[in-house]
Amino acid sequence: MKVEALPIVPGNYQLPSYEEARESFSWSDVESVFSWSMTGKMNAAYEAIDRHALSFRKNKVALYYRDENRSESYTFFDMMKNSNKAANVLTQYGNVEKGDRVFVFMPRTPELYFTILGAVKSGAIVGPLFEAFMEGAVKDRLEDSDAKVLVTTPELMERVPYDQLPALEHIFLVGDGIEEEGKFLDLNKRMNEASTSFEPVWMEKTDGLLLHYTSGSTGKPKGVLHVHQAMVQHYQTAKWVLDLQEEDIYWCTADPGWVTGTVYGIFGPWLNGVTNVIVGGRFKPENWYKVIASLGVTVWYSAPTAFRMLMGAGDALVKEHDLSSLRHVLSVGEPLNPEVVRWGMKVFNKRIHDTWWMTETGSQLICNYPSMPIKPGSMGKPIPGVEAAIVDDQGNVLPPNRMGNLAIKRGWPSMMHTIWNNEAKYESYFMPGDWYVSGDSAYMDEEGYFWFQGRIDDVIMTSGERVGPFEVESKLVEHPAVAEAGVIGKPDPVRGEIIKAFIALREGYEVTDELSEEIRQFVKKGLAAHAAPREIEFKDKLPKTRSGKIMRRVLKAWELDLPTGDLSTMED
Ligand code: 6R9
Repeated sequence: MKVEALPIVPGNYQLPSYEEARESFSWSDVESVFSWSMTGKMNAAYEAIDRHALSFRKNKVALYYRDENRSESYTFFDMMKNSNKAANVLTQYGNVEKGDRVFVFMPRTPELYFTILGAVKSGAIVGPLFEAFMEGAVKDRLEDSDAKVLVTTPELMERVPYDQLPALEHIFLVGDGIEEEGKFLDLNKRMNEASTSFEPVWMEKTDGLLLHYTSGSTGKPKGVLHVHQAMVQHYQTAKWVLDLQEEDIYWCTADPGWVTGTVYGIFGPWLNGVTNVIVGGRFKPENWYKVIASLGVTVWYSAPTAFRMLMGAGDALVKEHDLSSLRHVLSVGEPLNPEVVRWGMKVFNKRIHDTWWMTETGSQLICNYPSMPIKPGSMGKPIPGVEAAIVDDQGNVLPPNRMGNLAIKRGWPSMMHTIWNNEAKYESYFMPGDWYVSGDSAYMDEEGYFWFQGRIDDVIMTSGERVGPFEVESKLVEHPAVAEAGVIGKPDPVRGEIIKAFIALREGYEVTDELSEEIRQFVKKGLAAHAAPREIEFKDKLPKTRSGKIMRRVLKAWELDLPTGDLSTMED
């Protein structure tokens, strides 16, 4: 499929020439920006906050926080003091020591960020949980990691089966009117009394920093362990890909329960000394535009699901707000449909830059930089310092335009260190030739752009043709009636599989046989006859993860009456 590339918009970018950087770059060059390269003392929270608090950025705003009730700002100096207080409380009353697992299970508030940074300063490995997790999901994660400390709210306590978690020694509660008793302590009260000074616990490059649980299609979620040296790539990708510059007001919409919310909601921006926006509460298109307009957000990192919802909320709403501060818009988490990119051009007059990476990879790996032409629908090219290829199941590199396993050559700094309690699982990610195999299916074109097709398990074989669900879904959402689409292969005695589409309609459209046929024809004419869904089923909404990924395996399980597997990350 030929697409029109969107040309580079001239500007002063942190990565002026992709080609040059690819030739000369080495990860060790980056280390000199960190104070540990001189002192030998390493802690990612110190580098993200204190290094700036003790510099000319002392009084620069590090955090703008907004929700329905709170509107606050904190300088780097404030962030240092507050995270020191949290570190003092965690070590004094929570007995936190180097390597202990500290979990956070609470809404996105400033206290959450103080706690995460304080826990990192105290040498703990931080396990962030989505606020919406139910009891089973909380238990699985705290149990597998032998968490010692939990920070949560009184409201969420009913989903914490602490009596079944023997390793859990202390629970800090954040809220009003908390009665301290036994293992339960009042975080805010203790923080108010705590000292604002704290000497960080100094770490080694491969000491634990974050433990992110991520679900596979079956079985229990796995704990992906990231280590302090990952900061090298958090910093460098935030600089090159997010293009963060001194004056930027940056907003990443992700929750820390998702890796995007820690790596690019905390470390990426703050390691670069940039002003970071955090918005609590529920998603509302109107509020989002207000945040951009009122704070003058310049760099905005979000996800296709959010862009599609904004698209669904209508262009008129965009026009009611002054979004002219935006200079760079990015997306992650799911394939970015070309239709969404075209919409971005129309309403923001901005190219939306897709970025590809995974919890396991710890940072962005394949991206669209400001300084390169964008091909809508493509994830872009591997960042300097990273080698990517499409390989077959034996690890042989395939030529351009062949669909296969998206693989990355081992050896980038933010790569996961292990899977918690499951070294065998960790080893299973690798193939001969030192390839890390992502589980995604993709191809590379002649110009080196990578094109996502689907998770390997989602690729459809119909009448001998391999069809990636993403291509079909992207065509479907081009149809004016379609808000979202999820496509699966359904076993068929004649064709092997047939394509079945699940569709959520935009407001104002009604389910009719005519509409169904019209949508089918739309794909047939716009894409290919064999790619048109033979079956279409309309749904009010599609099953999605909390990070906005359409759960095709759940659609498939529903369709085939199979067990749905782990659903802990599914949204309500
Ligand atoms: C950061 C994050 C990883 C999986 C990944 C892929 C999908 C992420 C994507 C994308 C197409 C992109 N994915 N970015 N697919 N285009 N730009 O999302 O981590 O939650 O672990 O998910 O998400 O399938 O393998 P994680």
